[in-house]
Amino acid sequence: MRIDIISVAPDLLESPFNHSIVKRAKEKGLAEIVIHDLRSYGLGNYKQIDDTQFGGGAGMVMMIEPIATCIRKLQAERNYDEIIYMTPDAATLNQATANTLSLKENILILTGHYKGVDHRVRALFITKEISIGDYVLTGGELAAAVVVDAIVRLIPGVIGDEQSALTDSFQDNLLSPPVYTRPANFEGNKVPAVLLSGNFPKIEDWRSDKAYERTEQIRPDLLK
Ligand code: 6GU
Repeated sequence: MRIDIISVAPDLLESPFNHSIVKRAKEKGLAEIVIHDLRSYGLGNYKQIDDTQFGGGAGMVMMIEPIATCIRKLQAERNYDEIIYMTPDAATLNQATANTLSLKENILILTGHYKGVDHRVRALFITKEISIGDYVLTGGELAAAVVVDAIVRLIPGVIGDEQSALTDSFQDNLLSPPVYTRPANFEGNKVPAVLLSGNFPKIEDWRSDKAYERTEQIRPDLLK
């Protein structure tokens, strides 16, 4: 999979993609992530990328020309399955969206700043808009890093233990059951006996009961 990201703060994206699973995916050649600095497509000597909004009001709006130039240049090199705009005024990311995106070949992500982008960018170029939750971040970069991490770990071969990604919380719309490792007894706090029983059908039953219980307590909305 190839992921291109257009950003006005490319530095923010360096670190998240050079660690752990995303780094391993890049090293294995399963994911290629390329970051493009929108500023270099800016207008004039000052490389302008934003301007005040028509109709008045506080806050700068990202202009369409630098974004259009950048997107068109990238589109000349490959076809994108999705052109995603990261913005808080969109449907929130969930596991189903991450699963679907992990099957794509080429994804382009535009990260917003300031008051957002000129709405014509959304109308002309964007095929999907994603928020990561009901709160506002300074820019879309951290949100894009979240989306990329959620997608990349699902690409077959990225996670060694094939089972692992599929048994994550949310893959069945339930939270994960509790997990334990050695010691079996920490200062009198014992691991549930069933997990030490070796009775695997019983362990599976216990795990699904606990997953359901925790979901009911913490995220009842997931059960609806
Ligand atoms: Cl995608 N962008 C920004 N700026 N804030 C957010 C967000 C995105 N998702 C949640 N908050």
